[in-house]
Amino acid sequence: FLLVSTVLTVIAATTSTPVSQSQAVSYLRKFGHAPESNHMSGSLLSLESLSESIRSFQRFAGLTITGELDAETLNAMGKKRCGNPDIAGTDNAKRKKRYALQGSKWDHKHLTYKFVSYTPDLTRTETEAEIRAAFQLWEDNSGLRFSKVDNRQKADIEIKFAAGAHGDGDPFDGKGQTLAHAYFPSSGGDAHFDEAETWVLGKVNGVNLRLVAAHEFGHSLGLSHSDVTAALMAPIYNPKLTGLHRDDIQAIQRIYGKSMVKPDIIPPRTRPKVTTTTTTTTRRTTTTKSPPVGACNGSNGSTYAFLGELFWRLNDNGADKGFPASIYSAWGIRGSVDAALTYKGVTNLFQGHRVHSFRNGRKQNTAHISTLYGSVPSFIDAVFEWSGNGKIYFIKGDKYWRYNPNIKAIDAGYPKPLTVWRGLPGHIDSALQWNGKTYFFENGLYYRFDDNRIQVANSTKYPYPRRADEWWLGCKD
Ligand SMILES: [Ca+2]
Ligand SMILES: [Ca+2]
Ligand SMILES: [Zn+2]
Ligand SMILES: [Zn+2]
Repeated sequence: FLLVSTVLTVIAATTSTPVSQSQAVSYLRKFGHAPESNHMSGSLLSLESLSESIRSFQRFAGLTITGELDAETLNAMGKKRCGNPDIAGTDNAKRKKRYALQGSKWDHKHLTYKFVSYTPDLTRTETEAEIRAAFQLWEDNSGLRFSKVDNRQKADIEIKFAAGAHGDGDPFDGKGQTLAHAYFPSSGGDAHFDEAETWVLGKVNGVNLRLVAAHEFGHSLGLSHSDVTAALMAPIYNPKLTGLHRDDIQAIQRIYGKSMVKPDIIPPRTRPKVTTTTTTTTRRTTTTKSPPVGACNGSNGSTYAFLGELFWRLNDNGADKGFPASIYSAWGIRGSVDAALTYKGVTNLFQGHRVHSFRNGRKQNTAHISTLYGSVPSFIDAVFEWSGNGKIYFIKGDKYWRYNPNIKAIDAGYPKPLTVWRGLPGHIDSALQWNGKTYFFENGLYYRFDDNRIQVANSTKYPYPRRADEWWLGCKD
């Protein structure tokens, strides 16, 4: 659970007391506008980057953009708001003014929720009705459905009211400022409400539970903060809002589509995705997710495995000491990764619509996937460089795209159906090139591909697919 930074100064704000200048820097860090000091960037804030950070916050808060900690800005930092950061990653300040998607999503559309605790501020019936109404806003505008389950059952989204520290390393701050926070789908989707606030129906003398809950559930579903200030997903509490803004609706429909066609009878699955990438000078490669963490790499490069918001650096015998580490602490990007590719010394981490690129562990760039790869869709399943022709293949669902690095374009005639790769299942979780061979992973199984015959390799003794855990995790023990 790395949503919010570990090092932060709690800002003692009552209703809307302006914060001090030094509190302002902590605020910018806590909410993702300024980089945290970490061992990758290592730096203190320069004046220039401070000004850039202030501008970023001013944009989200709908203020005059001055780049300075003026009275209006310090006042806005004292306002009630959501505890989630505004910026995921550090350098997407140039994106268009609109919603942002975090990058993870639920793989089923009928979600369940339950109450872990209730607030004494309202009756249980009132609380349940407000929460139901908050879910209804999203249900009315997407293909999603929500059902409450008994608190002894498992649920996708757990709702908790708590004050101060409440078991997730991200304590609430007393009355004022932070009202609630919620986890993205890749981190479980739970929503927590600060019990130090007074929760009310409507707007008077307290905080409107329905409004804050609707906002938090936006995060539970995969939405980040929007810099459209009239949007429900804007970070600062705005009691004047009544429902979803067009910006919120576009965001949710982008992930889950418009409306239910038929009831989703697929049972909830929460298998985490694992992605690995190999960096070596001799062999550029790679990706895999879905088998439990595991890629044995005999070469002298570094192989990374990504799982949720954590990653491991692997060696021939398992993971290096000091791992797992948070993806955020080392790579500076928040949330989980869809797929990864190291090509010509540049490691690219694919996350939703975005591609973050790194050289020697240093962030080079973040770009929209379509800017770099044209018609390749967001939220890909896998990417790899194929030894057969040096081209880069992207897989999503039952289709694949072939990218020609020489002309920097997708080849004509793509996407094509995955069935062209004979012997593979209809869907791929990840792909990996290792020791000159191409491997595909799906649902705990893997396939070695015969690049010459363009079909899954024949092996009479141990036919493919094989169990990924036995063959890939068996590197050592
Ligand atoms: Ca609070
Ligand atoms: Ca309370
Ligand atoms: Zn929020
Ligand atoms: Zn919490």
